[in-house]
Amino acid sequence: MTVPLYVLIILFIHLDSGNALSFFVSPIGKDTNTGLEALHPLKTIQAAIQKISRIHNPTGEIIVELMQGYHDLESTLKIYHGFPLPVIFRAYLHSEVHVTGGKRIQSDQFKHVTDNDILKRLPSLSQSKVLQVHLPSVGITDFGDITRYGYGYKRTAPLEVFINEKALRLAEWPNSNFIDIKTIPKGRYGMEFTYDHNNDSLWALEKEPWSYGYWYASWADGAIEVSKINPETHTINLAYSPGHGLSAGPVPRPGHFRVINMLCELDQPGEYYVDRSSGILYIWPNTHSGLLTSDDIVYVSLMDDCIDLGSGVQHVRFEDFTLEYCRHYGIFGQNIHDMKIRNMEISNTGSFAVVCNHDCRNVEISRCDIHHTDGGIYMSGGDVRNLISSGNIIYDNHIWQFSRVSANGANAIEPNGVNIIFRYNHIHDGQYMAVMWHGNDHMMEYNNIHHVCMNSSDCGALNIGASWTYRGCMIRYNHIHHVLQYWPGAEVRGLMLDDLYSSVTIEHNVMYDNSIHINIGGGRDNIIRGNVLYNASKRSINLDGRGLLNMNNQDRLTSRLAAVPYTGPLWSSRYPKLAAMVNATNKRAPEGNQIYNNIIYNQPGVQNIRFYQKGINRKDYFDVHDQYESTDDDADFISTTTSDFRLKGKATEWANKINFEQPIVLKDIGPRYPTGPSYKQNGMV
Ligand SMILES: *[C@@H]1O[C@H](CO)[C@@H](O)[C@H](O)[C@H]1NC(C)=O
Ligand SMILES: *[C@@H]1O[C@H](CO)[C@@H](O)[C@H](O)[C@H]1NC(C)=O
Ligand SMILES: *[C@@H]1O[C@H](CO)[C@@H](O)[C@H](O)[C@H]1NC(C)=O
Ligand SMILES: *[C@@H]1O[C@H](CO)[C@@H](O)[C@H](O)[C@H]1NC(C)=O
Ligand SMILES: [Ca+2]
Repeated sequence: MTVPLYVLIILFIHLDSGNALSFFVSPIGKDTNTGLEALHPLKTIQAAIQKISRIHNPTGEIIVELMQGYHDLESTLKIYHGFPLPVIFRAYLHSEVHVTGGKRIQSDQFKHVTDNDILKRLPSLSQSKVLQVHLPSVGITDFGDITRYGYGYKRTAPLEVFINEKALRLAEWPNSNFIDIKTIPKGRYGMEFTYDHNNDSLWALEKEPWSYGYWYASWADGAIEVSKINPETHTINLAYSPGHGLSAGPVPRPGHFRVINMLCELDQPGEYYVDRSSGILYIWPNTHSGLLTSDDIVYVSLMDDCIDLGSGVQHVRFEDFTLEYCRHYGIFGQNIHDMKIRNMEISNTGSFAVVCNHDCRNVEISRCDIHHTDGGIYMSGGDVRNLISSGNIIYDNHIWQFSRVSANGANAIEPNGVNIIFRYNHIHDGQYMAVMWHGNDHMMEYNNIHHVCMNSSDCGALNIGASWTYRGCMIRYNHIHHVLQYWPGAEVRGLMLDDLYSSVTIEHNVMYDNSIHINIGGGRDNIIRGNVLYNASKRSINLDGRGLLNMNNQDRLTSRLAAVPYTGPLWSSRYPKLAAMVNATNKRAPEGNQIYNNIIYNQPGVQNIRFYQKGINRKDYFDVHDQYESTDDDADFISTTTSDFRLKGKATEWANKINFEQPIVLKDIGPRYPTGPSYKQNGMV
């Protein structure tokens, strides 16, 4: 006799849950139901939370079983109640569950444009393609606002449109590209510039034009409101100055920008525009046919944060469903304890997927799919002065396309505090950095990181700057590759220790096909050992002593130093070399770096190790010794084409002599388990 699978699943859940109490929530339920049985579910997650908050002495876990379908939040889901035992929000029986911060618009609500004034403003090829809907007529009145994003700003999106889970872009020109700034008549901070483009006569009619660009530096992008456009002189005035002002070039490239949020530039599938005064949304669908059928799922985002956890909340878990269409964060909390986020898909948020601020402890994020967000996970916690670990751990996640709109600041993982561990993650496809950290004793291992820094330069896949005190961090057993320079400007690196960053241990990594694998930017006490550094396109390791030449970031360095008790008993025993800096004759000298036992291969003409300025090739600055400089990659590595950099032949003899560990192979890095909700995994092999 065979027992049907669902009986086994139900039995298993009952056994597994002990004296758990379950509340059932279904998009077709009613909030007047008890919610205690699957047959009588509540309608809203809010109603379940209200019921839970009245339970004072739970005898077991509380489970909020989200039943199949789209749970569209009517307001931010606020969980402000601390629980003594776990409260689990999960997909009931692994069904397909979406919790959204948005609202669906049925396809048949969209009509062709007939208003002649609008047709005149649309490009001729768009006139028959663009569809429109009057948002208030479908119950949507909050259109949001376009706000600054990019360098220095975390984005809050205005109302965005998603068709079959793919985001549309604000109508823009040029499409997915930039045009250079030609002149800056009022100088760098004058907020006025000209451009070379004649087809701009309709720009002056735009109600709410914005612009997005790299205004001065190739690493500082920014969206800025336009205050005036003069098509006769091809001049734009910005409403405020970008952080670093404007550049008309030519070296390495002039500031470059695109105009966004312009109806007259809605000229290809996947663009949209909201006329805030009339409440009309215009789209050119990004579907295969360019049309909408009743099968197409059109959503617009409405909530800022989708889920908001009150300070001090504990024992909350989110498992096995999709969270999407939030204008700001997916999940936001501060001082959260013992939270688990597992097998979630978090996508299409306006900013980060998850932010855990201030002192979060024992937070685990694992086996999640995080993609098409504007930032991945910001995780802060632990006690820096007392070097107490946060216990926070981010593992086995797949994070990709994590900088959907902005570049600088939209990092995949951003640890802050003490001992945040991130391991076995797969991170790829980013406009700027993948990882940037603050604080101490972070452990970054077994990750596969590649194809980042794609739309900027002066970038590192892992990038950190300007601190002598962020000690105790380890970067080991990672593959970091295909971090190449596509844009003019300063260089692109796998690992960038910027502006005197000091004391990280980089060991047993496999780094290949990067522009520059590692850059020590003038800092102290960094260790680079036991790594494979294969096929850099510019050079393997770049060393500089910039602190001897300039005073960049001096304030930040000294204030960070003053902020910690580095000469006290705890810090000086943990980081003796930092404590010894009180006696350093010149703190800004790149002392105590060690580079040894790495195997390096490059094509002819590419330098292995470069001292980037005169007078720094000194043992007390950079102790460089015992590298194996391979000249024959086929003879020395098992199979570079399949990223198997284990050694063979003569290289093995060298490895044995110095106890070089065999380089880690692909199957031992990245997620060890299927990622994302079960309903998504079912289709997978
Ligand atoms: C002018 O711009 C519109 C919108 O981008 C485009 O559809 C049209 O082809 C352009 N015309 C010319 C002559 O380039
Ligand atoms: C780089 O920018 C282009 C144009 O905006 C975009 O299509 C692409 O997805 C970006 N790359 C990444 C890795 O985000
Ligand atoms: C080495 O890097 C160059 C330049 O990035 C690239 O074109 C080439 O394919 C790489 N070679 C191998 C064997 O990976
Ligand atoms: C700094 O130098 C003084 C005088 O030589 C010595 O007593 C002290 O231990 C040194 N401090 C550190 C942290 O090395
Ligand atoms: Ca366009």
